[in-house]
Amino acid sequence: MTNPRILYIRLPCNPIFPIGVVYLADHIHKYLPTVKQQILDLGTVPPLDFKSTLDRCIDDFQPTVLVFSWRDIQIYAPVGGRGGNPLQHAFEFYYGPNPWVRLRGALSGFRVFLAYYAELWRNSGLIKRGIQRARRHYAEMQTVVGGGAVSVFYEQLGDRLPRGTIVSVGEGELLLEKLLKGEEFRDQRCYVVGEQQPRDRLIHEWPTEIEKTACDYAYIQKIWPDFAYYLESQDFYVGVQTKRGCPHNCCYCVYTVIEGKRVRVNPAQEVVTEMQQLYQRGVRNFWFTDAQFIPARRYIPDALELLQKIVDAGMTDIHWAAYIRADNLTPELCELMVKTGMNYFEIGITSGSQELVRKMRMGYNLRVVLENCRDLRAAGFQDLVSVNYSFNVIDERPETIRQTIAYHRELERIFGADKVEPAIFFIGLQPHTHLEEYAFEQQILKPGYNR
Ligand code: B12
Ligand code: SF4
Repeated sequence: MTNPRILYIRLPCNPIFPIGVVYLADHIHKYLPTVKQQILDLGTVPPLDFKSTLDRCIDDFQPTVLVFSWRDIQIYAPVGGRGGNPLQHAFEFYYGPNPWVRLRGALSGFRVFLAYYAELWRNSGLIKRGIQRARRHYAEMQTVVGGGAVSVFYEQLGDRLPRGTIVSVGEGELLLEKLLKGEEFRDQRCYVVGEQQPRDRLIHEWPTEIEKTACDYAYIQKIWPDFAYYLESQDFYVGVQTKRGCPHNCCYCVYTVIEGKRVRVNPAQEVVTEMQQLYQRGVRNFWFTDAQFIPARRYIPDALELLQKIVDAGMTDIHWAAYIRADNLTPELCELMVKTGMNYFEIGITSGSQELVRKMRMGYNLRVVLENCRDLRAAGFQDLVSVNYSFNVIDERPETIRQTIAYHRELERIFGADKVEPAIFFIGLQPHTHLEEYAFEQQILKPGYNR
């Protein structure tokens, strides 16, 4: 392809910093510096302007490659999800004290369902619209679709996308590099709609390792006119990835497959250099976007090194947040976490019943989690902890729910009742997980249920 021009379009979603497209653009710039690139984040655009903004951007930039990044599809948020409060509606529908409450639950649940489908149609519509528009300028243009949602639902999404669209699973750096160099790219974790069916077990193929260096934000700022959106308001947590991969086996999670079980730690100095660039631009809140910030005890030294380097770099007034497996903490690490400004973390213990935690293959020892939380409190942690629970786990029963409540009370005793937020999630069923297999074995679902 001569003079390629890539337009990255992050499809609409809540304004969460679009770190995925930022890293893709950074990688391409480092390896193919002559390629022209631009980022459009529809997460920062009001819904009524999606189409006109997309059209205008395509007409101005005239891309030869459209890269659509789709972040999330499956909203399993407990409350205040994009379509409302699904948990409350479900409880009203199933357990409402009278028919009126049950009817209200049913109607509100139906509205959530419609909102969910509307979002699917809207995003696939935007992809089609973008392709048609870009073809006016360059008939041979190519389209690639990827991102968290596509990685999870790559088989289902194929039917909604135009022929010729390249559907990518997992990290996209090498796929894009090969595509732009005009090399064969089908050996990467992807397939072309209409040309081939996704390979069997495509998702289980190992990601190709790349060496991660600090993102060049001076460049990103040039190709992303709305970057300032995330700098202006001080309450955004800007994403920084410190590692990829997770060695665990939680039965509902497919990310251990998508990112791979082998943990690849980014060099601490590169992470800090990246953070410093953001820091100089006024960013004080960071989200370490790893699947797990401390995936296992053997990564504690890496976490210590990174946090110590943050202190050494003089970034002493920052805050950070992450998903933390609280079974992998030591008193020394707790102290550094507090010292470096961790002011929020999420632990997904799912249940306070050790029996169910084992059944879900989560590999947690709940007692160790409590001990480590005590260490964190003793180290001076006084901020918010969000604890994710799900009450639709395998073999849940009143007794195990009571154990979960007792566990939560213990966490409240440690951190203070106003500091521990119970976040009740649905366990969302995802393809290619042990949970899906379990549902097949138990004949709760039949193959093809999600077509
Ligand atoms: C960190 C995280 C969060 C943080 C984000 C914090 C922040 N400020 O950034 C928080 C806690 C806020 C969050 C919330 C939610 N999240 Co979340 N989150 C993640 C997590 C762990 C990492 C995402 C990330 O930034 N990764 C790092 C970047 C660099 O990777 P990336 O964006 O995926 O991009 C790479 C590839 O995907 C690919 N790529 C991306 N785009 C494209 C495009 C093309 C064309 C190509 C080729 C490649 C490509 O290349 C990129 C670089 O390698 C992922 C799971 C995971 N391990 O990835 C879930 C994940 C993205 N979240 C998910 C969901 C559902 C949510 C929620 C909607 C959950 C809910 N509450 O209901 C909410 C949304 C909240 C909201 N307000 O709308 C799902 C989305 C898929 C789905 N099931 O629909 C994921 C995948 C988890 C899962 N296993 O299901 N999340
Ligand atoms: S620890 Fe988190 S990322 Fe790892 S397998 Fe379990 S749920 Fe998935």
